[in-house]
Amino acid sequence: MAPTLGPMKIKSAIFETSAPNLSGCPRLALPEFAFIGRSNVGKSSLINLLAEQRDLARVSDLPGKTQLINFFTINKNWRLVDLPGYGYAHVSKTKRADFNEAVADYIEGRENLRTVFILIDSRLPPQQLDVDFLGWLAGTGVAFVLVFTKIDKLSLSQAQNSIALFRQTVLSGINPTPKVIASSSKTKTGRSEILQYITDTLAGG
Ligand SMILES: Nc1nc2c(ncn2[C@@H]2O[C@H](COP(=O)(O)OP(=O)(O)OP(=O)(O)O)[C@@H](O)[C@H]2O)c(=O)[nH]1
Ligand SMILES: [Mg+2]
Repeated sequence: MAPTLGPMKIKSAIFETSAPNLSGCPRLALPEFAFIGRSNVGKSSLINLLAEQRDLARVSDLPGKTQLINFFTINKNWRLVDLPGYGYAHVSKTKRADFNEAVADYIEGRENLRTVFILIDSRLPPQQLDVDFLGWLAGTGVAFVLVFTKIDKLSLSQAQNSIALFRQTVLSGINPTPKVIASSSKTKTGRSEILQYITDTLAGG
């Protein structure tokens, strides 16, 4: 068995490209870790936290900011992928369908995709959009991890209750039960746990 390594150090984080669809994705097959969730849930902020760069991925108060698949190459040997958020009603219907299809194509068709991190807003009760997406993703067979974001906005007991409710109502129906991580891009909670997971996955764990 390989020795357990601590979470990796980030030596470089470089924006690679933006793609509107699967065929526009970069050819070079580095292992990829993708981030998805409802608009405004904190995907881009979490990517910046992981990469230790304030402005690597664009953060905005306006939901729907990230509308392309964005690739960031880390330490020249793996990638963080910022996926467009789902459920942003103010994007025109055609455009929204487009992006959902691009995301679905990417998740189902990207051979170097190792894990999808689904971000869930820890302040909200289970949302139908998240439940639907989770059900679809579980059916694809792609590995995924749940990340409960903005945990800094809750007390410890509120956060525990919120995650427990999600486990009982949503995750009870999903086998095997996915890994769950609480995060905050403000306090850096969850950063080392996510990087540890990525480190282990890259090492073949
Ligand atoms: N308090 C707090 N605010 C956060 C956290 N993460 C993100 N935010 C705020 O939430 C808003 C949305 O963050 P983004 O990272 O742009 O969210 P996104 O999921 O990438 O959004 P889209 O690209 O529009 O889908 C911004 O105002 C962030 O500053 C967090 O952990 N804690
Ligand atoms: Mg974004």
